[in-house]
Amino acid sequence: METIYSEKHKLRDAQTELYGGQLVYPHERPSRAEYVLNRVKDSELGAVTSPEDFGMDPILAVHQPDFVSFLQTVWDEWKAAGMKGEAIPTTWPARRMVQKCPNFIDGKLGYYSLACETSISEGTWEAAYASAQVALTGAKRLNDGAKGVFSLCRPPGHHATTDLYGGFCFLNNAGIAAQETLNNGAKRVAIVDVDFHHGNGSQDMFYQRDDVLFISLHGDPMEAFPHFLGHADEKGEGAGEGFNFNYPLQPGTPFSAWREALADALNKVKEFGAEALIISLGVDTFENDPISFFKLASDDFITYGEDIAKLGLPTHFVMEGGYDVDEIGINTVNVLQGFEG
Ligand code: SP5
Ligand code: ZN
Repeated sequence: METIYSEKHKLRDAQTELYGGQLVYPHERPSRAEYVLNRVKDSELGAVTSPEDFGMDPILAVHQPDFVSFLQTVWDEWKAAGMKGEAIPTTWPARRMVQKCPNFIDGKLGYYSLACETSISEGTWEAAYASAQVALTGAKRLNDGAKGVFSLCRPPGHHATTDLYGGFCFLNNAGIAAQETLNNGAKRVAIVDVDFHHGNGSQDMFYQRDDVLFISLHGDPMEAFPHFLGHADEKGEGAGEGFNFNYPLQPGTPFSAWREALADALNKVKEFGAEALIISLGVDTFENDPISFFKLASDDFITYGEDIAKLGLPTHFVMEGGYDVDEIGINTVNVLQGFEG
């Protein structure tokens, strides 16, 4: 399987994440992509290629233009306002307040964010843009007839909505790829999100549409980030009703239960008649992941890669989460090798 990878992910190297009341070095750090890339090379999975540049149009096809402009200028505005540290929001348009974008940068940060653990630093936009181009190149490979392709995206994307960043995500790479796949001629695309966290951004982006089926397996939002979306009763709205499914799972969930949920999800993909499948591939379901609570072992990743392959659909794996352990490379490549058989 071909891997699409851009060195530009290294430009995303924030030094702070608000975690447990302390500013720590972020869990979402450059070494993650290096672990995965090294494993791809060591296991001789296939060629590693650089992305093409598809420009801004496919990004603007799913994200609001004002949000994208904000991402492009936020760091400069923050510095120009004389701030000393990285850009962190501190106030939000909460219940009963006005949803109007303020002029001052503190207000803009709150207006365009859904969480404050994701500090913005120099180079964040450039890396997020490159990450989206990685996913777009993956979409092109699928359109050119690949059975499977791996977009080694970093930063990740599934928490980013049309107009909100957070959860370590800025642009929704899987969502951008899904829309591109439709534009390339597919009538129905499915996104199955296996990251530990609910893919709130992807759900929100396609919630009222019947051409993108979104299914997520994740830590119950009552217990886990992003906390405010991802319940089982969120089934889609309007034309999108019946095209969204969530499998919130409890702390300590073992692979056996997780795999049953995946089987159910893959059945739904089949019934839907998807022409292409996007897997939002987070490996933070791993038993030793530092911020998650599922119990998947490294070999389980091979097994579920095999399960996905049985659908027989052209499949685009888009990297999401999975945190600072050497095994994120092993676990990610295990899924891809399981898929290849
Ligand atoms: C892409 C992705 O995986 N994003 C995840 C963002 C999670 N950010 C907030 C995590 C808060 C974790 N609290 C964990 C407590 C562990 N004891
Ligand atoms: Zn995650």
